[in-house]
Amino acid sequence: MTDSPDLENISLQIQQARAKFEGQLDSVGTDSVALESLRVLALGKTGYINELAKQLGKMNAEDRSKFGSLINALKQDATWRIAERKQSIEGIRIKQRLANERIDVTAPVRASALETGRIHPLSQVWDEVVAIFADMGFAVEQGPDIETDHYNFGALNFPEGHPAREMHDTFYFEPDASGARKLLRTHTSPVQVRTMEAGEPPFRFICPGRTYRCDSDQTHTPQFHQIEGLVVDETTHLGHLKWTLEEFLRAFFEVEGVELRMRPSFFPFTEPSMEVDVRCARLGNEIRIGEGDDWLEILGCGMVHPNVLRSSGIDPEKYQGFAFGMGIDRLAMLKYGIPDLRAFFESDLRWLKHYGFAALDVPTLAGGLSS
Ligand code: 2NL
Repeated sequence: MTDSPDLENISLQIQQARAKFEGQLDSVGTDSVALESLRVLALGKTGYINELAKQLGKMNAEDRSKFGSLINALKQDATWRIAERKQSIEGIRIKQRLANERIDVTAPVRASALETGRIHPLSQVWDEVVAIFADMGFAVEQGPDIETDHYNFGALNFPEGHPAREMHDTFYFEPDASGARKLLRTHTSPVQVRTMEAGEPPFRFICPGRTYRCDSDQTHTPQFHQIEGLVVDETTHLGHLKWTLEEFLRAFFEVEGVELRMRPSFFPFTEPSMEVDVRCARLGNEIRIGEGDDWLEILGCGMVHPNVLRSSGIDPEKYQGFAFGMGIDRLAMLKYGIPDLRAFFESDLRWLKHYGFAALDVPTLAGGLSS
């Protein structure tokens, strides 16, 4: 039998294939991709174990049966070894996942931003003042921070070249081609003029907003906040003004017995003009509103000057009204005992944690303004 295969050699090839497979399986380790490559390399259709089986065709029945079962044993062993390794790789993977994804269900819950975040005292006071006046039927109006000389001064009865203009320490922009200089509004009054121009009386609204003056010391910052209010109708008078301010101050300071004192003053845009003080007690650094023998200046007000009504397109023969203005920064310092104004603008988180308000406690008259 010249073309019968060399049986000795086949036997050796089977042994070598087994040894080769074991060596390759060793180097696969726990790499599942390498394991699949080995499966294809050894047991695939053209894999080296199947290649061995091709020689069986040339053998007689007896040899075929003998070597066939040897090759089959190798095939089965290799298949089983691969399955076994696959399972152990999967087991390791699951163990790792369990270790990595372990959570401590007894650990305390981390607070959300909504709970740890704080509302700045200025925003809080702004919202409180808006809530109080909204309850009295005042609308809220806003306008631009960059204004013209007309809306900031002219329409408000500041005469040309009058020292009151210098008093405001205005921030001016560079003049434009026509020589006109825009400015950062020094008060929120321009919003009132714009709102009156755009509408028809009666009016009842407040204007909260940012204001700017070139002034900086312990009690002044170049940018600050104001709320002004305006009521215009045919019979609006000083009594309405006094009642409105009393109602506001009682609600704002959350004390029943707020007592007001009105002193004559001067503003170009009101006639008569008054400054309003509230009764207070000073105990060292503390100020208590509504008790004691001292007075604290809190806001300015008056009856709207006929010239201001006229330049806003309102007939002063038919309509009259009152206006008032106050600093939000000062109100916040007084109500919440904040000693230094400059801290408002320093973005110090420790300060904000101390003086700030919880984000979910929105001021409402029913729920308590500052609870
Ligand atoms: C203060 C005083 C005040 C006004 C503002 C006003 C506005 C118009 C017409 C008339 Cl359009 N008046 N506003 C009136 C009186 C006082 O502010 O001490 N602010 C911090």
